[in-house]
Amino acid sequence: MELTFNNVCTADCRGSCRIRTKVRRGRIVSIQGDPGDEYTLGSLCPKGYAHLQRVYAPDRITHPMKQLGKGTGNWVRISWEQALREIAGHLLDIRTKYNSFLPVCLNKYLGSMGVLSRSIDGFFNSIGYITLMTGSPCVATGVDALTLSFGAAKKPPPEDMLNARLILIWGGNPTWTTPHQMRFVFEAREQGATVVVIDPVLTATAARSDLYLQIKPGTDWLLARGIAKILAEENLVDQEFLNGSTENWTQCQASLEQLSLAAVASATDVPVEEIKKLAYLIGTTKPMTIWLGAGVQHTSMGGGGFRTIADLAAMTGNIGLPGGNIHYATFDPWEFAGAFASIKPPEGSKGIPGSQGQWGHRQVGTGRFGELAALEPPIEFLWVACHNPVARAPNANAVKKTLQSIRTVVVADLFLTATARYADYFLPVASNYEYEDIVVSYWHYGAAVNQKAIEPLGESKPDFEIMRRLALELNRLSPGSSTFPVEREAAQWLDLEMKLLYPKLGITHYQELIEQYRRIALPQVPWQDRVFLTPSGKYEFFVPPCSSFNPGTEDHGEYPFRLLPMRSFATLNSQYRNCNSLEELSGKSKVLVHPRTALLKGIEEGTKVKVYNQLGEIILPAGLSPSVPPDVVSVYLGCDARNDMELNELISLIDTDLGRLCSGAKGLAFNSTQVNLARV
Ligand SMILES: Nc1nc2c(c(=O)[nH]1)N[C@H]1C(S)=C(S)[C@@H](COP(=O)(O)OP(=O)(O)OC[C@H]3O[C@@H](n4cnc5c(=O)[nH]c(N)nc54)[C@H](O)[C@@H]3O)O[C@H]1N2
Ligand SMILES: Nc1nc2c(c(=O)[nH]1)N[C@H]1C(S)=C(S)[C@@H](COP(=O)(O)OP(=O)(O)OC[C@H]3O[C@@H](n4cnc5c(=O)[nH]c(N)nc54)[C@H](O)[C@@H]3O)O[C@H]1N2
Ligand SMILES: [Mo]
Repeated sequence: MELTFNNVCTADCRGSCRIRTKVRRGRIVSIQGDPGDEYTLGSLCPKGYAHLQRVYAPDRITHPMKQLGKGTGNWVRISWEQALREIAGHLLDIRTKYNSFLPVCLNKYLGSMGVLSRSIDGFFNSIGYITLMTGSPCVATGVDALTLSFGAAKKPPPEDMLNARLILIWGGNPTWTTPHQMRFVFEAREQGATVVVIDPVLTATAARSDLYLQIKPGTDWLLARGIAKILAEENLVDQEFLNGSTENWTQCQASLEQLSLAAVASATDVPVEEIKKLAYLIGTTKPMTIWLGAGVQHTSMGGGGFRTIADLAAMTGNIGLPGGNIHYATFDPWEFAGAFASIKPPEGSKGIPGSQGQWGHRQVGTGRFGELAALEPPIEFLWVACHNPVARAPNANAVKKTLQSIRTVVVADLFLTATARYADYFLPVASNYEYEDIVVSYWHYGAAVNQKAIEPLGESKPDFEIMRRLALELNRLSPGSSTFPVEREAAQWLDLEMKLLYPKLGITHYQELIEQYRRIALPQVPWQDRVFLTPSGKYEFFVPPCSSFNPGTEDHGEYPFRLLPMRSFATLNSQYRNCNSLEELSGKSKVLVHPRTALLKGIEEGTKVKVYNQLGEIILPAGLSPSVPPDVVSVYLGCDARNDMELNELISLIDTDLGRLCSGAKGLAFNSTQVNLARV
């Protein structure tokens, strides 16, 4: 007999795609997009179609393991009982030694967007005050920037793009990273909209645009100011919006007067004529919508970049109207009740004193493993879940070094990731097909229930079960050590967390979402009332500090090339590289080099090239391509399981200019690294 289940992709992605899963005799036999999904219309991306391969991947690990010597590869299979007993024992030893849990650290990210993954934070809240890696490797900078300008990060729903006459895609490659949204881009274009792409690399999205500006990396804020200068001087502004709904415009305008377009052109590598062309387009085409990708915010001036780009929308009055505004991300649909977040530690627990004298967790920005290693009291225990920092945090070698120095490292994952290789304990996590969960999209606000389609493979368990069992074990060894409400079932947690969202979804229980497509009701047009959530109540222009006025002239000495990592359509961050079927589609990893640079360096197509800097080196075959500028190299991370090269060994830990306000730590400038090249 064949059964069909409704699933949802739990990946950190804009799609949060609904899936129809067919199961025969307890085994998944097919995975398809759900035709009832109003965002995807039933199509999946290549990674989605590869889920079947991923769930049953031969390298998936489905039993707990212990490594005898970190990084040795000397793993032995152990039982859950042993794993949890030993891990709980380590936790209790730490408490005895330090009289606190501050030496215990959690580094978690969005490997699963499922609501139940919040149980991981819930468990650590239940034992005491720990060291928490906060912030976000992804959105910290962008969310802060939009919060400073608008008072909050809000966006229109996906289909509002159809109302735009001009679509500016700035530092994003949605053709590969957000494929479902492209139908709105193309449809708008068929109705006469102009599509502009601004990117240092001629991407698959740039190739489909009407106007492409190949910008020098990291200079976006200058280009935006150049455009702003023309708009102001040619009076291509919406005076009514400027007068009634904005703050700081006079200072901003004054600072533009001092700007020379020739200097902007030379810093950005965009000729004055092209800057003017884009400025006229922006000044004369309404409504204009701006798609802010992750590219700009991952540069050292990323926050200022986002703000100056958003200023173009404000100057032209493209805010608060259909077809206008900014498409980035909003966490407004994540109004979860906070059942896991509000779990309180046992009475008498001590942590770091807050401003009102209350205890709290010690916080370190995510990715900052060097800082982690220097803490007092030191970190003796690290739990990594839903995250692969050796592959995705900056300076991977520093991450590895810190992992080596921590007494007990636990990694909960489906695969033996680059990070897990430095763990003492590996705990096998069930895939989303193996337990019930809920995903709410931060892009299209669809809320979907992920049904349990099959039993967890082997001995694997959902994070929620792992945390619950660890709480039980702790309390068995030392009663009262964890306040985690272990008697509460997963379904009750889901119901609790979703309660506030029920009215916005028009339902009374989350299970109604299994058969129905529902979206959180958010305004169709953000900021329509022109009431902004800033201190002034108005849109606040960015006035750049004088000190940040002169970029583009830096001399990078030994490392003249900007390294820009490129996401493949067939991988998701560090995931899916092990799916062989995708390897055929996407090809293998390579470094893209401009033919002129290649000539200088004696590099030909396929030549093995060393890409290096002060942090390390990686060796990859070269792909010659005029799509990258001569002073940029782009590493394309394709699918090749046998290549265990980690690009982030070269990525410098560089703070962006923003991030602290909303996430507690500055953003990470993954796109500001310089390298050199040599033929091997
Ligand atoms: N297939 C696939 N889809 C994904 C992901 C994935 O790994 N694979 N990851 C998901 C995640 S976590 C995220 S955050 C999103 C991100 O998806 P996007 O928003 O599309 O962002 P990126 O792919 O990081 O980068 C987009 C572009 O920024 C450009 N860029 C780099 N530096 C600069 C600069 O200084 N200025 C400008 N203007 N452009 C620059 C790069 O060349 C690149 O083409 O995608 C999500 N979707
Ligand atoms: N050089 C460079 N580095 C970057 C970026 C860049 O553009 N360039 N982009 C940054 C961005 S935008 C992001 S979002 C981060 C992403 O960084 P990560 O969050 O580390 O991304 P992934 O590689 O997808 O790792 C997620 C891990 O979670 C595991 N996982 C999946 N589901 C579950 C689950 O249910 N439970 C548990 N316990 N584990 C699960 C997966 O197997 C995978 O190993 O990378 C950042 N790093
Ligand atoms: Mo991300």
